[in-house]
Amino acid sequence: MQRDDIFPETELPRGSDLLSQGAALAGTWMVGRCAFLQHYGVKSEFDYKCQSMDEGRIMQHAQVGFRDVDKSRTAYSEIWERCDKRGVRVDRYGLCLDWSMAVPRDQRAKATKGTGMILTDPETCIALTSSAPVAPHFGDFVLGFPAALENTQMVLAAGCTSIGNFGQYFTFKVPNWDDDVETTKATVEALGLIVAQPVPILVHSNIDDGFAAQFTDLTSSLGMMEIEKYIIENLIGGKMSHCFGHHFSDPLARLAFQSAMGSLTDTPGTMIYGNTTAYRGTPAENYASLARYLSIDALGQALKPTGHAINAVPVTENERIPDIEEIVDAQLFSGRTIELHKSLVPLIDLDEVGKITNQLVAGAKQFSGNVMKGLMNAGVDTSDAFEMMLSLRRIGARKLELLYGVGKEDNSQIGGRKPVVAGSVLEEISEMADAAMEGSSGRSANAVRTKKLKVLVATTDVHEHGKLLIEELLRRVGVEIIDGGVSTDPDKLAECANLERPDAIAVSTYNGVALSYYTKTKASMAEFGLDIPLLIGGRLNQIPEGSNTSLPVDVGDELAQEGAIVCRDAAELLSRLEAVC
Ligand code: B12
Repeated sequence: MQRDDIFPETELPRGSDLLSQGAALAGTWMVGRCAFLQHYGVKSEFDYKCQSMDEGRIMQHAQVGFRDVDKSRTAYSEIWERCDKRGVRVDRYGLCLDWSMAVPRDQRAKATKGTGMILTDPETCIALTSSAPVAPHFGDFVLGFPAALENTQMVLAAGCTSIGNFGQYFTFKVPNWDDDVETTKATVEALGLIVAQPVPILVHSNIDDGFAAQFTDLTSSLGMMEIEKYIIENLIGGKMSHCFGHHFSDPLARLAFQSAMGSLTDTPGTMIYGNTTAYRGTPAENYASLARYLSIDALGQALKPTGHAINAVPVTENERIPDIEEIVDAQLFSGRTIELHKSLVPLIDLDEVGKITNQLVAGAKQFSGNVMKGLMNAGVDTSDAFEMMLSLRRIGARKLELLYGVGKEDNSQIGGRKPVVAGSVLEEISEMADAAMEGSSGRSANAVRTKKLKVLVATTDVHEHGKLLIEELLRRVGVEIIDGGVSTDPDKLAECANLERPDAIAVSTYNGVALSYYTKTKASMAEFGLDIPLLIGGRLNQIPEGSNTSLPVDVGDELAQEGAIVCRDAAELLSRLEAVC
C-alpha cells in the first residue's frame, strides 16, 4: 500500500486542530443533568459502572428507539417502572436514533429515513432522559457521521455520558453522502468536545456494527478493538468502551472473547449485545437462543467482570421492532437469568475457555501490530487521529484482513485466509444456503444453470448477510455474479446495471426503505432505457410517509404492484429467476 492510494488529496486536516476546535466548544456544551445521574448521585456512567463492578452487580441494557418521540418517552419510564416493581433494575437504555439523524439538521428533511427516533432539539432530548433513572446511551448515528458534532452537543446536554458509535464510523454509509473527509472531521471534532468534558465520557463502539461483521477471524475483530483503543485512548485521551455480540453465536467463542477483551483494557465496556443473528424462528423458538447467550454473558461477568451490561433482545426482534411489553418481558427474563447463572459456573471448562482466550489475545496483538506497521510503511501518520481513522475506513475490513490477518493464506476461504478462531457468520450463511437449496426445486436449479445468467447483487444498507447468502446460492448454480456493493444508492445501482446489462438484479434490504428504494431504482433505470427484472428480499417494510405511527408496515403488496419480484425466502430465488429470465 502507498499513501497516494489511500489519500489522493494533497492536503488533509490535522487531527490535533480538529480536536482543539471541538474542545473549544466545551464551555458552551457540557454534560447536563438527567434522572440517572441525579438518582444515583454519580458524575457519569463510568463511575456507576465502576461501583457496580465493585459490588459484583451485573447490569442490564435495553434497546429503545421508536420513531415517535412521545412513545420513546413512555417506553423510557414504563419499562423502568414495570421492571422495578418486579425487583429488576434496568441500568441503561440504548437509544436508537434514525438514519436521517446522521446528516446535519438543515439537510435532514430530504434525507432517507429509516425506522428510528428523530430528535430535533436538546430540549426534547432532555425531556426523554428525565423520564426515568436509567443511563441514556446514544450509540447509533451520533459519532461517525456528518452530524456527529451537533448530535454530540445535544446528547451531552441531556446528561448522556456514553456516546457512540465509533464502530459505525468505519462501515456505515449515509445515502447520497460520499464526503468521507467531512464525516471524519465532524467525528474528530465531536471527540474533541467529549474528551474536554469535566467528567469521563465513555466513547462507545459496537464492533459488530463495524469491521467485526465483515472479518472472518475473531483475532482480527479483537485486534481492531486494540486499534480503536489506541486511537481513542492514546491519540485522543478518551475512554474506549467496547460492545460486541450480534454475530457471536458459538457459546465458547463468545465467552472467550469477553474474557480476552477484559484482559486488554481496564475501561468498563458498554454492553454485550444480544446474539441477534441467532433469532430466526418464532418467539418461542427464539427464547432458546436468548437463554443460551444471556446465560453465557452473565457467566462471563461472574467469571471476569468487565462492566458490560447484558442485553436481552426481545424475541420478536426478527419480525419487527419490539414493542414496550416485549422489552419488559426480555428484561424480566434477564433479571431471572442473573439470579440463576451462578449455579452454571461449575459446568464451564475454564481450561478450554482460557486456551481460546490466549489464542485470541496473541492473534489480536499480532493483527494490530501488523496493521500499524503496514500503515506506517505506507506513509500514514499513525500519530494523527484523523489520518488513522480515514485510512482504516478507506482500506476497509476485507483488505485489512487479507493484508494483515493472522491466519494462513488460503484462497479457498472467503476472506483469503484460514481463520485462527473462526467467527460464526460464514458458517450460518452456509447453513442457510443449504436450507434454501433444499427448499428450491431441482428443476429450477437446472434451468437457471443452463441459462448462463448474469445477476447484479446489492444491498440498500449495511446489512449484507442476505447478499452473501444470495451470492452463495447463485454461485452454486453457476450464475455470473456482478457485485453491486453494499449501501448502494439507487442511481449508482442503475448506473452499474447500465454498464453491466445483467439479466436480473437481486436486492437485499433491511432499513425500512424497501418501497422508496425500489421506485427510485426503477426511475433511474428508466432514464437509461432499462427495464431489468428486480428481485427484492429482506425486511420489506417502511414507516408510511407523514404517518405518526412508530412501527414500520409491510409493503410487499405495494412492491408487487409496482412490478418488483417480491421474495420472502431465499428458497424462492431460483424459481423466480427461472420465471423472469
Ligand atoms: C445482523 C443484523 C445487523 C448487523 C448487520 C451486519 C452485516 N454486515 O450484515 C448490524 C449489527 C451491523 C446491524 C445494523 C443495523 N440494524 Co440490523 N439486524 C440484523 C439482524 C440481526 C439480522 C439480519 C440478517 O442479516 N439476517 C440474515 C438473512 C440472510 O436472513 P433473513 O433476514 O431472515 O432473510 C431471509 C429472507 O428474507 C431472504 N433474503 C434476504 N435478502 C434477500 C434478497 C433476495 C433477492 C432474496 C431472493 C431473498 C432474500 O434470505 C433469508 C433466508 O430466507 C436483524 C434482526 C433479525 N434477527 O433478523 C436486524 C434488523 C434487520 N436490523 C435493524 C436495524 C434497525 C438496524 C440499524 C438501523 C440499527 C441501528 N440503529 O444502528 C442498523 C443499520 C444501519 C445502516 N446504516 O444501515 C432492524 C430493521 C427494522 C425494520 N426494517 O423493521 C432489524 C429487523 C432489527 C429490529 N427488529 O429492529 N444489523
